[in-house]
Amino acid sequence: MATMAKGQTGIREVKTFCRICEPMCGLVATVDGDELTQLRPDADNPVSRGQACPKGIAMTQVQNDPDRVTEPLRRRADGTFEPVSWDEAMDDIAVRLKRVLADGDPHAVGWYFGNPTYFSYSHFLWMKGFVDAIGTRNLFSANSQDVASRFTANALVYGSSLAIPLADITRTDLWLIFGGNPLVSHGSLVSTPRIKDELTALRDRGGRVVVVDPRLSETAREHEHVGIRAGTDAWLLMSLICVLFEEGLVDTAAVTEQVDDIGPLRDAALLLPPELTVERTGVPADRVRALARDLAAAPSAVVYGRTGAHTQDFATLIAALTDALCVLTGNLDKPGGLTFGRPMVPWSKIAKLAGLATYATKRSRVGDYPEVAGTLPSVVMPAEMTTPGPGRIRAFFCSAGNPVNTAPGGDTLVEALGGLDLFVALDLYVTETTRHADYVLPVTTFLERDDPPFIPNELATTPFAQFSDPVLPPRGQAREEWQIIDDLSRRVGLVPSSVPAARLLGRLGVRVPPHVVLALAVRLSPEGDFFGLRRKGLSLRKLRERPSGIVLGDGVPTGGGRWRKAVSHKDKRLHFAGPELVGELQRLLARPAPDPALPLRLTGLRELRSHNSWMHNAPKLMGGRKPHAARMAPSDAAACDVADGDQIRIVSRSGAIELPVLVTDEITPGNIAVPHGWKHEGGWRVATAASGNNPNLLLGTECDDRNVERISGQTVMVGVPVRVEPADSVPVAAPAAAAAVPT
Ligand SMILES: Nc1nc2c(c(=O)[nH]1)N[C@H]1C(S)=C(S)[C@@H](COP(=O)(O)OP(=O)(O)OC[C@H]3O[C@@H](n4cnc5c(=O)[nH]c(N)nc54)[C@H](O)[C@@H]3O)O[C@H]1N2
Ligand SMILES: Nc1nc2c(c(=O)[nH]1)N[C@H]1C(S)=C(S)[C@@H](COP(=O)(O)OP(=O)(O)OC[C@H]3O[C@@H](n4cnc5c(=O)[nH]c(N)nc54)[C@H](O)[C@@H]3O)O[C@H]1N2
Ligand code: SF4
Ligand SMILES: [Mo]
Repeated sequence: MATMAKGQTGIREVKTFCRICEPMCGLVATVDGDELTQLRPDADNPVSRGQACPKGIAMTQVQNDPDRVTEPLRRRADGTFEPVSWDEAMDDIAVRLKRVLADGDPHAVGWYFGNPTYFSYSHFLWMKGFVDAIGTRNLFSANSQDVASRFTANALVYGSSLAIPLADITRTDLWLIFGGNPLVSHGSLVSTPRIKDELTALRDRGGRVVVVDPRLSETAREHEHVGIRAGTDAWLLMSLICVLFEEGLVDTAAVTEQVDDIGPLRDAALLLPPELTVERTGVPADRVRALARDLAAAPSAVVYGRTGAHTQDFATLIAALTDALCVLTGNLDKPGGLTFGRPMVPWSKIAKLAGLATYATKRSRVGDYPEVAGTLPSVVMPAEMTTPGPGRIRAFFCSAGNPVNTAPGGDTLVEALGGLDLFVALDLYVTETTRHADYVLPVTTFLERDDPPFIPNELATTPFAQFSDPVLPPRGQAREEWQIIDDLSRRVGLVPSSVPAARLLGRLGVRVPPHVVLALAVRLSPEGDFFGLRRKGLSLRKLRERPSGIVLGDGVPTGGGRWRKAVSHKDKRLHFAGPELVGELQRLLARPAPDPALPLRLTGLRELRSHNSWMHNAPKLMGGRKPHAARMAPSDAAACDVADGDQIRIVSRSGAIELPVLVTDEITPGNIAVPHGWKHEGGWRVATAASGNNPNLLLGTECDDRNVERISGQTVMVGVPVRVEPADSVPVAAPAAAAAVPT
């Protein structure tokens, strides 16, 4: 079923699952007529077993939010919005888009899709299809603020940007985490419902979780903590590898079988023993040596990085090094080690077959950055809109994203958006980004559309299948993204598909809707029933009969050379000696010491009752909230002449923001942490009242290696050099000298 019809009657309970973050916890919705009255955890879901977090429960308030956009809005000249009919909106959008396309430059159309897109198969497939049908390279996403580095490492090490390795954390004896806080984020690049309980169980059976983090995070507090100076993880990882080689702890048989050439990595690592890197990282040498020995000795171990590690300079190298540590200690493709998932539908493999698991097949016009899995870095988006010449973006779409708030250089983006011929947003709210759109088109929430657990299902530590029909009819005039894209495509004469054969069929009048694509994909997947040929296989009918979901196996399959299937290089080995990674090793070795004029390092953190820049309009999550604040160590606060609760000014090479400070010994000295996703203005009134400030205004937006990693387009958000002063002191510009120092 696609969209549910309005006019339902009676009170009913419907099983579904949350699509806000990666565990996708089971939910039960109570529905009265067409109205959602409550969400609660689904006790029958075999993986989340009656667990959901406050955000999932608070989705009721997003669903019913009076501030939600429920009819198409058109921006007036004075910046306010007026409701218009779908036809009025789509007619005008189609005319203006056709005008842009008529000039024959496909790159004049740009699209940014945000994080919630990874939870909606129909949105993702139709958006990508539309962009591919136009033929523009100007596709942007939250990836460059998140996983572009990890995807680049996948491309370099395994030969496919979408070959994402999975840390088998539920069976491991030692989980070494770089820059992740699963007790708050609920896990990322691992989809493990009840992750907190899983980690407690791991410890109770004698295993360990060790967290490398500049903050004594919630996970570090409950397990083991290694404090680090933000932005220096690459040096620590190199020292761990150095110790393995120095002390003869490398599993040479595994390396010979699995790696093409370990030489360059070994030689570089041997130059960075822990005694030499302690000054950068702040991690004592004996701690590093002990950790390396523990990794080698553990029956199974897995090294993992997440946003704290993947959004700093050298992030691609970091992602490769975490994998290298797993290989060097003999932990590739074994239970509790580094594995590959068993999804209900292998979307990334399908993408690979369709030629979409790409890296560097196109480059941005501005800055010459490679595409990574199809998207370019959002940092160049404003310049791609303003730099004259062929390929300039003139028509722009933004779906499920808030880049003014979440990407670097929000202010520059706002200015650039003002110069477009057409800007169309598909969102639940008028946000810091969508308020600049010519049209804000109302979309369904995940409760109003059908979905399987989409992309994060590839990284489920317990292989799992589920399907949810829409729980509710769309509120007001909301439509699913794919329907909007389909409607627009028809009006401009396109078939939104990434597959050329499907575009051809579409032109002949055969247009297959997403739920048919899904039904086929489920039945023809390795887990599928092959239309009855495999009695135990999956179909949507079978999934509908088991609405709390189906466990496909106790754990992800390992062994028997399974890792080779993930490798696309011709020699079927992992590559750590390609020119890009060797270049990064050389860059690391040549890296000068940091600039003393900006002595602190900026980092971030996530909060339990916040989700990136959204969900801040749910009173349930915002009630009793303390104002948005930075976190600093007591010794640094004293040195900067600021005290707990003071309004401070954080100054970087590129900007300055003011906000209150919380002085706490959670922070390892030398760092300052600011949660992202704040500084609200727009139609979401509760969020706007809380406002806060935006740490991304401290990030530089020039195409400069200090701001953007050259090989991945990854924005450097963590480890950015800053200084702090009392906000009531006279502002002085960032030290001129600092601009010239390559920190
Ligand atoms: N400083 C700093 N910045 C960061 C990060 C950080 O750690 N530090 N983290 C980065 C990361 S990991 C990410 S993923 C990005 C996120 O960056 P974005 O994806 O750009 O932003 P979100 O805050 O997730 O905004 C999601 C938007 O989608 C809307 N929305 C919600 N559900 C739906 C839906 O079903 N359909 C549609 N069409 N819209 C919907 C919401 O109203 C909201 O406007 O932020 C990044 N920015
Ligand atoms: N409650 C909540 N849950 C979320 C989200 C949310 O906004 N709120 N966002 C979702 C999204 S889009 C994502 S991508 C995931 C992210 O999932 P995670 O990456 O687990 O998210 P964080 O909780 O931000 O954890 C990052 C950790 O890195 C640390 N860190 C910062 N700088 C450095 C550094 O230089 N080195 C090291 N080693 N660590 C560093 C931070 O202190 C923090 O503890 O979370 C998802 N889940
Ligand atoms: S942990 Fe994530 S998926 Fe689970 S209920 Fe909370 S927001 Fe939803
Ligand atoms: Mo993310």
